Amino acid sequence: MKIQKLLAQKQGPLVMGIVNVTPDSFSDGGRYNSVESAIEQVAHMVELGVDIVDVGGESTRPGAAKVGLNEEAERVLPVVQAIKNRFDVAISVDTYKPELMAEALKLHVDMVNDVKALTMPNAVEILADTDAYICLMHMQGTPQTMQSDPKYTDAINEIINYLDQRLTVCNQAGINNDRICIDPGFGFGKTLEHNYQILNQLDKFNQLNVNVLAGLSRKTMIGAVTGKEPEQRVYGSVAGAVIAAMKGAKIIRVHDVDATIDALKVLNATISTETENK
Ligand code: 7PM
Repeated sequence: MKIQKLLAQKQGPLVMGIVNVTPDSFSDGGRYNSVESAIEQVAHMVELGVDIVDVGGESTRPGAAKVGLNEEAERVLPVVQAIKNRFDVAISVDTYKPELMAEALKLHVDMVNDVKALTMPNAVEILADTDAYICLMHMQGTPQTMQSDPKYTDAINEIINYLDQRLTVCNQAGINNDRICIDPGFGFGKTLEHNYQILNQLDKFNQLNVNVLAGLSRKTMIGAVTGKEPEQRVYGSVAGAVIAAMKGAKIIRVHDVDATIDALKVLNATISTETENK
Protein backbone atom coordinates (compact mmCIF):
# COMPACT_ATOMS: atom_id res chain seq x y z
CA MET A 1 0.00 0.00 0.00
CA LYS A 2 2.93 2.29 0.63
CA ILE A 3 3.48 3.55 -2.93
CA GLN A 4 -0.22 4.22 -3.58
CA LYS A 5 -0.39 6.13 -0.31
CA LEU A 6 2.66 8.21 -1.26
CA LEU A 7 1.16 8.94 -4.68
CA ALA A 8 -2.11 10.06 -3.08
CA GLN A 9 -0.42 12.29 -0.50
CA LYS A 10 2.20 14.03 -2.59
CA GLN A 11 1.62 17.14 -4.70
CA GLY A 12 4.05 16.44 -7.51
CA PRO A 13 5.66 13.25 -8.81
CA LEU A 14 7.47 10.81 -6.54
CA VAL A 15 11.24 10.70 -6.83
CA MET A 16 12.72 7.21 -7.16
CA GLY A 17 16.45 7.10 -6.40
CA ILE A 18 18.61 4.55 -8.20
CA VAL A 19 20.69 2.35 -5.91
CA ASN A 20 23.17 0.35 -7.91
CA VAL A 21 24.47 -2.82 -6.37
CA THR A 22 27.17 -3.80 -8.80
CA PRO A 23 30.37 -5.81 -8.59
CA ASP A 24 32.42 -2.59 -8.96
CA SER A 25 31.09 -1.45 -5.61
CA PHE A 26 32.48 -4.62 -4.00
CA SER A 27 35.83 -3.05 -3.17
CA ASP A 28 37.27 -6.31 -1.81
CA GLY A 29 35.00 -8.65 -3.73
CA GLY A 30 33.06 -9.28 -0.54
CA ARG A 31 29.43 -8.77 0.27
CA TYR A 32 29.94 -6.52 3.29
CA ASN A 33 31.28 -3.61 1.25
CA SER A 34 28.53 -3.75 -1.35
CA VAL A 35 25.91 -3.60 1.40
CA GLU A 36 27.72 -0.78 3.16
CA SER A 37 28.09 1.22 -0.04
CA ALA A 38 24.42 0.76 -0.90
CA ILE A 39 23.38 1.80 2.61
CA GLU A 40 25.48 4.95 2.30
CA GLN A 41 23.77 5.83 -0.99
CA VAL A 42 20.35 5.20 0.58
CA ALA A 43 21.12 7.16 3.77
CA HIS A 44 22.05 10.17 1.66
CA MET A 45 18.95 9.89 -0.53
CA VAL A 46 16.64 9.50 2.49
CA GLU A 47 18.14 12.62 4.05
CA LEU A 48 17.39 14.49 0.82
CA GLY A 49 13.77 13.34 0.85
CA VAL A 50 13.65 10.54 -1.73
CA ASP A 51 10.29 8.73 -1.92
CA ILE A 52 11.36 5.31 -3.26
CA VAL A 53 14.73 3.61 -3.60
CA ASP A 54 15.17 1.29 -6.59
CA VAL A 55 17.63 -1.50 -5.88
CA GLY A 56 19.07 -3.21 -8.94
CA GLY A 57 21.83 -5.69 -9.67
CA GLU A 58 22.30 -4.14 -13.12
CA SER A 59 21.18 -7.14 -15.13
CA THR A 60 19.10 -4.81 -17.32
CA ARG A 61 21.71 -2.34 -18.57
CA PRO A 62 21.90 -2.04 -22.35
CA GLY A 63 24.54 -4.34 -23.81
CA ALA A 64 25.22 -5.92 -20.43
CA ALA A 65 26.08 -9.56 -20.03
CA LYS A 66 23.37 -11.59 -18.34
CA VAL A 67 23.75 -11.97 -14.59
CA GLY A 68 22.78 -15.31 -13.10
CA LEU A 69 19.91 -15.55 -10.65
CA ASN A 70 22.09 -16.51 -7.70
CA GLU A 71 24.57 -13.73 -8.28
CA GLU A 72 21.81 -11.14 -8.69
CA ALA A 73 20.00 -12.43 -5.58
CA GLU A 74 23.22 -12.38 -3.55
CA ARG A 75 23.78 -8.77 -4.56
CA VAL A 76 20.25 -7.48 -4.13
CA LEU A 77 18.63 -9.33 -1.20
CA PRO A 78 21.16 -8.41 1.53
CA VAL A 79 20.87 -4.78 0.46
CA VAL A 80 17.06 -4.90 0.59
CA GLN A 81 17.21 -6.43 4.08
CA ALA A 82 19.71 -3.82 5.29
CA ILE A 83 17.55 -0.95 3.93
CA LYS A 84 14.48 -2.48 5.64
CA ASN A 85 16.36 -2.69 8.93
CA ARG A 86 17.58 0.91 8.88
CA PHE A 87 15.13 3.10 6.94
CA ASP A 88 11.42 3.66 6.56
CA VAL A 89 11.70 4.43 2.81
CA ALA A 90 9.69 2.58 0.13
CA ILE A 91 11.78 -0.10 -1.58
CA SER A 92 11.59 -1.15 -5.23
CA VAL A 93 13.52 -4.04 -6.74
CA ASP A 94 14.67 -3.68 -10.34
CA THR A 95 14.55 -7.21 -11.75
CA TYR A 96 12.84 -9.26 -14.45
CA LYS A 97 13.56 -12.59 -12.76
CA PRO A 98 10.45 -14.10 -11.12
CA GLU A 99 12.48 -16.09 -8.57
CA LEU A 100 14.15 -12.92 -7.31
CA MET A 101 10.80 -11.10 -7.28
CA ALA A 102 9.43 -13.86 -5.04
CA GLU A 103 12.40 -13.67 -2.66
CA ALA A 104 12.25 -9.87 -2.51
CA LEU A 105 8.49 -9.99 -1.89
CA LYS A 106 9.13 -12.29 1.10
CA LEU A 107 11.23 -9.42 2.49
CA HIS A 108 8.17 -7.16 1.92
CA VAL A 109 9.51 -4.86 -0.77
CA ASP A 110 6.94 -2.25 -1.78
CA MET A 111 7.42 -2.43 -5.53
CA VAL A 112 8.72 -4.60 -8.35
CA ASN A 113 10.24 -2.68 -11.26
CA ASP A 114 10.33 -4.97 -14.28
CA VAL A 115 11.96 -3.92 -17.56
CA LYS A 116 10.31 -6.99 -19.13
CA ALA A 117 6.82 -6.02 -17.93
CA LEU A 118 6.15 -9.37 -16.16
CA THR A 119 6.63 -11.43 -19.34
CA MET A 120 8.77 -14.14 -17.72
CA PRO A 121 6.86 -17.32 -16.77
CA ASN A 122 5.02 -16.99 -13.41
CA ALA A 123 5.91 -13.33 -12.87
CA VAL A 124 2.27 -12.20 -13.10
CA GLU A 125 1.10 -15.01 -10.77
CA ILE A 126 3.76 -14.18 -8.18
CA LEU A 127 2.71 -10.52 -8.11
CA ALA A 128 -1.01 -11.35 -8.13
CA ASP A 129 -0.64 -12.94 -4.69
CA THR A 130 0.69 -9.71 -3.17
CA ASP A 131 -0.27 -6.05 -2.79
CA ALA A 132 3.07 -4.77 -4.14
CA TYR A 133 3.18 -1.92 -6.64
CA ILE A 134 4.42 -2.81 -10.15
CA CYS A 135 6.23 -0.98 -12.94
CA LEU A 136 5.61 -2.40 -16.42
CA MET A 137 8.33 -1.14 -18.76
CA HIS A 138 8.47 -1.40 -22.54
CA MET A 139 11.57 -2.76 -24.22
CA GLN A 140 12.13 -3.75 -27.83
CA GLY A 141 14.46 -6.76 -28.07
CA THR A 142 16.67 -7.85 -25.19
CA PRO A 143 19.22 -5.85 -23.17
CA GLN A 144 21.98 -7.59 -25.15
CA THR A 145 20.72 -6.64 -28.62
CA MET A 146 18.11 -3.91 -28.27
CA GLN A 147 20.25 -0.95 -29.36
CA SER A 148 21.56 -2.58 -32.56
CA ASP A 149 18.75 -1.46 -34.88
CA PRO A 150 15.52 -0.39 -33.16
CA LYS A 151 12.61 -0.10 -35.61
CA TYR A 152 9.02 1.08 -35.31
CA THR A 153 6.45 2.26 -37.82
CA ASP A 154 4.75 4.32 -35.09
CA ALA A 155 6.82 4.19 -31.91
CA ILE A 156 4.37 5.90 -29.54
CA ASN A 157 1.34 3.86 -30.57
CA GLU A 158 3.26 0.58 -30.68
CA ILE A 159 4.59 1.15 -27.16
CA ILE A 160 1.18 2.20 -25.86
CA ASN A 161 -0.42 -0.90 -27.42
CA TYR A 162 2.21 -3.16 -25.87
CA LEU A 163 1.70 -1.66 -22.41
CA ASP A 164 -2.07 -1.87 -22.84
CA GLN A 165 -1.73 -5.61 -23.55
CA ARG A 166 0.45 -6.10 -20.49
CA LEU A 167 -2.12 -4.21 -18.38
CA THR A 168 -4.85 -6.56 -19.69
CA VAL A 169 -2.79 -9.63 -18.71
CA CYS A 170 -2.29 -8.18 -15.21
CA ASN A 171 -5.96 -7.24 -14.87
CA GLN A 172 -7.03 -10.77 -15.89
CA ALA A 173 -4.82 -12.12 -13.09
CA GLY A 174 -6.60 -9.84 -10.63
CA ILE A 175 -4.00 -7.05 -10.47
CA ASN A 176 -5.84 -3.73 -10.64
CA ASN A 177 -4.55 -0.68 -12.46
CA ASP A 178 -4.13 1.22 -9.18
CA ARG A 179 -1.25 -1.12 -8.36
CA ILE A 180 0.52 -0.52 -11.67
CA CYS A 181 2.57 2.16 -13.37
CA ILE A 182 3.74 2.06 -16.98
CA ASP A 183 7.07 3.19 -18.40
CA PRO A 184 7.98 3.76 -22.08
CA GLY A 185 11.53 2.52 -21.35
CA PHE A 186 13.81 5.32 -22.53
CA GLY A 187 16.90 3.81 -24.17
CA PHE A 188 15.51 0.26 -24.26
CA GLY A 189 15.40 -0.51 -27.99
CA LYS A 190 14.90 3.10 -29.11
CA THR A 191 16.90 5.50 -31.26
CA LEU A 192 17.68 9.03 -30.11
CA GLU A 193 14.75 10.28 -32.21
CA HIS A 194 12.37 7.72 -30.70
CA ASN A 195 13.45 8.72 -27.19
CA TYR A 196 12.80 12.44 -27.74
CA GLN A 197 9.57 11.78 -29.60
CA ILE A 198 8.40 9.72 -26.60
CA LEU A 199 9.44 12.44 -24.14
CA ASN A 200 7.67 15.12 -26.18
CA GLN A 201 4.49 13.04 -26.31
CA LEU A 202 4.72 11.41 -22.88
CA ASP A 203 1.27 12.82 -22.03
CA LYS A 204 -0.22 10.36 -24.57
CA PHE A 205 0.59 7.49 -22.21
CA ASN A 206 -1.96 8.93 -19.78
CA GLN A 207 -4.73 7.61 -22.07
CA LEU A 208 -4.19 4.17 -20.45
CA ASN A 209 -5.35 5.64 -17.12
CA VAL A 210 -2.44 4.36 -15.08
CA ASN A 211 0.43 6.31 -13.57
CA VAL A 212 3.46 6.88 -15.78
CA LEU A 213 7.06 6.40 -14.62
CA ALA A 214 9.89 8.08 -16.53
CA GLY A 215 13.54 7.03 -16.30
CA LEU A 216 15.96 9.06 -18.39
CA SER A 217 18.55 9.96 -15.79
CA ARG A 218 22.09 10.16 -17.24
CA LYS A 219 21.09 8.10 -20.26
CA THR A 220 22.60 8.26 -23.75
CA MET A 221 19.71 10.48 -24.91
CA ILE A 222 21.01 13.12 -22.46
CA GLY A 223 24.68 12.58 -23.36
CA ALA A 224 23.95 12.74 -27.08
CA VAL A 225 22.63 16.31 -26.91
CA THR A 226 24.88 17.67 -24.13
CA GLY A 227 28.08 15.97 -25.30
CA LYS A 228 28.80 14.87 -21.74
CA GLU A 229 29.87 11.71 -19.93
CA PRO A 230 27.35 10.01 -17.60
CA GLU A 231 28.55 11.70 -14.37
CA GLN A 232 28.28 15.14 -16.04
CA ARG A 233 24.68 14.65 -17.23
CA VAL A 234 23.00 16.06 -14.11
CA TYR A 235 21.66 19.32 -15.62
CA GLY A 236 20.44 17.60 -18.76
CA SER A 237 18.81 14.86 -16.71
CA VAL A 238 17.08 17.38 -14.45
CA ALA A 239 15.68 19.14 -17.54
CA GLY A 240 14.37 15.78 -18.73
CA ALA A 241 12.81 15.09 -15.33
CA VAL A 242 10.98 18.44 -15.35
CA ILE A 243 9.72 17.89 -18.91
CA ALA A 244 8.47 14.40 -17.97
CA ALA A 245 6.74 15.79 -14.86
CA MET A 246 5.09 18.56 -16.91
CA LYS A 247 3.75 15.89 -19.25
CA GLY A 248 2.19 14.02 -16.35
CA ALA A 249 4.76 11.49 -15.14
CA LYS A 250 3.97 10.50 -11.54
CA ILE A 251 7.26 8.76 -10.69
CA ILE A 252 10.68 9.98 -11.86
CA ARG A 253 13.60 7.52 -11.62
CA VAL A 254 16.90 9.35 -11.04
CA HIS A 255 20.50 9.18 -9.90
CA ASP A 256 20.62 12.82 -8.78
CA VAL A 257 18.01 13.02 -6.04
CA ASP A 258 19.06 16.42 -4.65
CA ALA A 259 19.00 18.27 -7.98
CA THR A 260 15.79 16.59 -9.12
CA ILE A 261 13.89 17.32 -5.89
CA ASP A 262 14.80 21.03 -6.09
CA ALA A 263 13.73 21.26 -9.73
CA LEU A 264 10.42 19.50 -9.03
CA LYS A 265 9.78 21.85 -6.08
CA VAL A 266 10.08 24.78 -8.48
CA LEU A 267 7.70 23.08 -10.92
CA ASN A 268 5.22 22.28 -8.14
CA ALA A 269 5.28 25.87 -6.85
CA THR A 270 4.49 27.03 -10.39
CA ILE A 271 1.67 24.55 -10.98
CA SER A 272 0.06 25.00 -7.55
CA THR A 273 -0.82 28.62 -8.46
CA GLU A 274 -3.35 27.12 -10.91
CA THR A 275 -5.27 25.11 -8.31
CA GLU A 276 -5.04 27.38 -5.28
CA ASN A 277 -7.33 29.96 -6.90
CA LYS A 278 -5.33 33.00 -5.86
C1 7PM B 1 23.66 1.16 -17.49
C2 7PM B 1 22.85 1.65 -18.50
C3 7PM B 1 23.13 0.82 -16.27
C4 7PM B 1 21.50 1.80 -18.28
C5 7PM B 1 21.78 0.98 -16.05
C6 7PM B 1 20.97 1.43 -17.07
C7 7PM B 1 15.11 1.96 -16.35
C8 7PM B 1 14.88 0.96 -15.42
C9 7PM B 1 16.99 0.94 -15.98
C10 7PM B 1 14.02 2.78 -16.80
C11 7PM B 1 12.64 1.50 -15.32
C12 7PM B 1 19.52 3.00 -16.04
C13 7PM B 1 19.51 1.73 -16.86
N1 7PM B 1 16.44 1.94 -16.66
N2 7PM B 1 13.65 0.74 -14.90
N3 7PM B 1 16.04 0.33 -15.19
N4 7PM B 1 12.81 2.50 -16.24
N5 7PM B 1 11.41 1.31 -14.85
O1 7PM B 1 19.80 4.05 -16.65
O2 7PM B 1 14.13 3.67 -17.64
O3 7PM B 1 19.39 2.95 -14.82
S1 7PM B 1 18.63 0.42 -16.05
